[in-house]
Order: sequence, then structure tokens, then C-alpha cells
Amino acid sequence: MLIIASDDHRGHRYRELHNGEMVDGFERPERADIIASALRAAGHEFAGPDAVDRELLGRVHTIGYIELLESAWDRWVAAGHTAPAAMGFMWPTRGFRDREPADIVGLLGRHSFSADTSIVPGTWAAVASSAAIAMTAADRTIDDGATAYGLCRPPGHHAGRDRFGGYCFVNNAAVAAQRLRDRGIERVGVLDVDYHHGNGTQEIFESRRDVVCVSIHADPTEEFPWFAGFADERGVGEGEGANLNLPLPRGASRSAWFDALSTGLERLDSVDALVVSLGVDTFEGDPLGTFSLTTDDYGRMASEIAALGVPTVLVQEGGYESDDLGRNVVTFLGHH
Ligand code: SP5
Ligand code: ZN
Repeated sequence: MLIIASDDHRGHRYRELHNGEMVDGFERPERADIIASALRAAGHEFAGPDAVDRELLGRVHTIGYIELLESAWDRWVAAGHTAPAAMGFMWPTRGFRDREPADIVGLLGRHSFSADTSIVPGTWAAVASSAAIAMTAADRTIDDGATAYGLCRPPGHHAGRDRFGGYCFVNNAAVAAQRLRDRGIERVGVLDVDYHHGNGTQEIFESRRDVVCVSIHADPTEEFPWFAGFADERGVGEGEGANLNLPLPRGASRSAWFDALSTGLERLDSVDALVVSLGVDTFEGDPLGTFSLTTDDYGRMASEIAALGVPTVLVQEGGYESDDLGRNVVTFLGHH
């Protein structure tokens, strides 16, 4: 399979505020390096991304948000901050005014939603490259008529139209889906198999009927992102019925997971092309997950998804450092 990848992610490394203390970020450069070397060892072909199309980013996010991400580090330094990472410290929760602050700290608060995600000097280069990888994987899938895999880092599925969080800045899966639409695919499906709900992807497409979103994830009653991902979120207005959430309890069994996959694939049986938000934090050994999928299960997952028989773009989402991270991705790609 064709792998689209880049080393531009390496400068994006930060300490993460996790359960009230600073720890080395779970979403770290080693993740992508582990996956890349496992894919190379398995004999996959690699290519770099094309330059990202900013108009495409502007169809998924607001242009103001993209410009904020691009300039945030310089504005942080210009404002006199000497801390090694920029982040919001206050969020406009219920009852506050919905207004755009002038200062970078206020802007980062308004345009983010969780304290697990920071901006460092290398963040924009990594984010732009990650989005370019998703765009290019969509292009190659159409050009070659064969599945392409985007080794995106940072991940994207938590990023909403104008806010970052959950380690995500630009929504790579949404970029790939929009690219498929722009290249003439009528009805695009997004299947999100990451352990966490793809709240950003849902937000970006919930009012549209041309992109059908399905997400299988830990129940937000008891798991991040807490405030989205419930089964009654079925789409808004024109998009009513084009969003399907399949939440599972923490610790859900493998058979419950595959039952949800069957339900999700049924909903996607009329799409013309598919984007898979391929998080492997559903693995039994994952430090952030509570599901118990095995390495072989990623092969089964890939075969069941491939049986849809439509052009498919694979986009890497979560899956945290473990001895099996590379093997799990290699196994999925080997069965698609
Ligand atoms: C892309 C992706 O997978 N993002 C996930 C972001 C989750 N960040 C908050 C993690 C808090 C989880 N606390 C679980 C403690 C396990 N020891
Ligand atoms: Zn995740």
C-alpha cells in the first residue's frame, strides 16, 4: 500500500497536563516513527505529501482559525511569554460572552477546549504537514483507485471548525473527506474507529448530508471528550440522520466492538468513498484506552471495512506508545 508520510512532525513535542500533573505528552514523535519503521519493514512504499491547499483547509475550518494556528507561537513570544509551550488558560464555558479576544492567551482559550494540547515552535509545521498528508492520501486514492494511508501526526478528529484539543489542531479526516467531495465523489463516508469520539469531525459535518459520519467509541458519559459523542446526536437540519454515534461502555468486549462495527458499516453501505479515522487506541495495551482489541482484530477490522468495496483513505488518529503500535497498524494495512 502507498504510505504518505513526512518527518515534519518531529518538532511537535510538548509536556501534557494530564489528570492535574505535567507528564511527557502521550501524543509524541516516537509514535509516528514507530509506525513508519514498522511499515517500512513490512515493505510498504512511501511518498511525501504535496503542498497543502489552503482553500481546502478553509472549507473545513475558518480561515481565522488557520491563521491563528500558524501565528500562535510567534504571537505568544511577542507577548512576552517565556514558557516552552503556548496554551489557553480559560475557556468561554456556559454564560460567558461569545467574543474574540485581542490577546493571544484569550484567543487560545476561545479556540481550544482541553488542557491536554499545547503549541510549541514546531507545531504549525507538523500540523500543516499532517493535513497535507491527509489531502495527498485522498488524491492518491482517487488517482490510483487503491487505498492510500496517511501517517498523520498530530492526529485530527477532535479538532472542530475553529478549536483545537485532544491532541488535534486541523481535522485531517475532514480534510481528506472534503478533498474527495471536491474531486467529484458524491457521497463520502467517515468511519471513526479511534477509542475516543470524533467530536471535531462530527461538528464539521453535522449540518451536511453529503458526508455521513459514523463513530465507534467509549461512552462520553465516562470518557473524554465528555461533552459529545452520545447516541442521540444524529445530525442537524439538512444533516439529520447523517451522523451515527455508537458509544460503548468503558471496558467493552471485543465482540461488542465488532457488533458496533457491523451496525456502522450498514449505515455506510451507500457511500461512494470512505475515510477511516484509524485510531488504534482500542488496543488491549493502550495507556489511554480501556477496550481490549488484539493485534489480529485489526486484521479483521480491515477486512470487514474493505468489504464495503469503495475507494478508501486511511488517516492515522490515536494509538499510544506501546510495543504493539507498529504491529497493529501493519496488520490493519495488510488486510485492507
Ligand atoms: C486523538 C486522541 O486519541 N486524543 C485523545 C486525547 C485524550 N486526552 C485526554 C486523556 C485523559 C485520559 N485519562 C485516562 C487516564 C488513563 N490512565
Ligand atoms: Zn483516541
